[in-house]
Amino acid sequence: MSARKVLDAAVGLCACTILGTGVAAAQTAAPSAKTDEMSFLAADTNGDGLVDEAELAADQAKRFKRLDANGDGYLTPDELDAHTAATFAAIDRNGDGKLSFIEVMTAKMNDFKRADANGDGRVSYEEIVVFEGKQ
Ligand SMILES: [Ca+2]
Ligand SMILES: [Ca+2]
Ligand SMILES: [Ca+2]
Repeated sequence: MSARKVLDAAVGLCACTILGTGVAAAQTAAPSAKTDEMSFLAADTNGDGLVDEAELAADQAKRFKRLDANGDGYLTPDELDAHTAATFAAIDRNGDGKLSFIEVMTAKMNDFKRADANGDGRVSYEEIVVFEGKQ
């Protein structure tokens, strides 16, 4: 398995998504490894080769804003392309049919912590690849 799935899905649709280039990409398109790496590099704003929690949060905030087409602060199914009902429901903790940023970040942080193999609070591209391979 490639790191593609990890990096594609913007909303942490399953345990295999930490960083994302767009919700739609995971199932419909196949971005190149270069795209994956670009997405990682974009999140790594201080360029130390690792994505920490603050960088993840900042990156997710940008993605969230981009996906939230009507700007109401929630992501709804019509604003997301490639989610499945099951994964959407898993992230939508309070079951109101929309995803708040907190709900998205909670899912992201779960993945982040699981991918952070050495527990230093930062995730390298290699850790993401390994994490994905275990899924
Ligand atoms: Ca960094
Ligand atoms: Ca919205
Ligand atoms: Ca919700």
